[in-house]
Amino acid sequence: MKMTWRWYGEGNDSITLNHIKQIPGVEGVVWALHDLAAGEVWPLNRIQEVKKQADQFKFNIDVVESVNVHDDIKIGLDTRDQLIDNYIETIRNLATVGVKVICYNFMPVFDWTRTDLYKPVGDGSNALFFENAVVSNQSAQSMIEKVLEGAGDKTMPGWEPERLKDVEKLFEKYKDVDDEKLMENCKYFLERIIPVCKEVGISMAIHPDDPPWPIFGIPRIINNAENIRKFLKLVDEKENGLTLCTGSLGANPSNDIPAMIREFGDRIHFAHIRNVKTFDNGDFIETSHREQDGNVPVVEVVKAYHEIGFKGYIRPDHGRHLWGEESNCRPGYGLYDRALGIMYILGVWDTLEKEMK
Ligand code: DNO
Repeated sequence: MKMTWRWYGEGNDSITLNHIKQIPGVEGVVWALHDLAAGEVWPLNRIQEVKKQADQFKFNIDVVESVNVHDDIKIGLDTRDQLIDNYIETIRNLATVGVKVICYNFMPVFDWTRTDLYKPVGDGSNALFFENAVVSNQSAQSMIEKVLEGAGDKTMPGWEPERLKDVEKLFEKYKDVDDEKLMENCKYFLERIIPVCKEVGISMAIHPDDPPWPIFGIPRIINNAENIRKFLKLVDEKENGLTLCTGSLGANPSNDIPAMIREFGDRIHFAHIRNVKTFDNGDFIETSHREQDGNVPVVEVVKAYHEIGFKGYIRPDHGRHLWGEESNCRPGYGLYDRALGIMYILGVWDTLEKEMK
């Protein structure tokens, strides 16, 4: 297992490489060129610049999160071929600096969805929260406005104001895309890119849908074991793999995540570990990584990774905002709770390692 930390880049993250270096066990930064829109080719010189910055702190840059997939590819429009060509060029450029894993998602319109970015947890901290009633009783436009207002001047991947400003039109473009069509369009995309990935030594790692059920009528294809099985068969190659996110899948209590880790084993290239507390009405709040604080069996999750001899990359996913840091950090991506999460994960991992000796 290789521990990593998601870093939004120099000048774009209140957390610096110097801060990250002080967290025990972190070997690499998970990065992206966040200012580039989906569909643009990532220029080689920009990629090399990040490599140089990370090298100074002896961090690897093996994992990129995300190279976003343009909506036209998800919808299956004629424009997709050129956009896939661009995606391939980006894959090739990333391979030149040794990137090994690309995390991406195939969620229509939104990336992760929450209704409140700063919900009090009850201990003085606050965290990302999803309230079902808000999504059912509100238009997507007004939810977007509320979330973007909460984020203030902090950008959030998947929540690009430009792309979402006319969200109704975007929904309209997706109107004939159901689960089956989305799966087909995903297959089309994978059939073009996976051979290139094989050639250059990169694995694709799709991120699960978050939340793992349809919202605003949007289809969902990466939300439970059955659908993940179907997805892996679309192109049955190791390079067509997963980012297994315990927080996204864990919002549905019927997902048995340790069982998924054992089943999908070598197709998991990247592990996102976080905890969520779910409520009977389907609402959920993000909590600390400690198993007792939520519904995700985090200790069992780490044990399952240990048991399968996981050699891939891990990162703590979102954290609560602690000690007032929300005024400064990107929602869900503060310093403190994610650092605490790393220590929790490593505590379990190191114990398991010792027990083996
Ligand atoms: C949430 C993240 C996701 C992930 C994308 C990958 O914070 O785990 O936004 O980066 O879905 O494309």
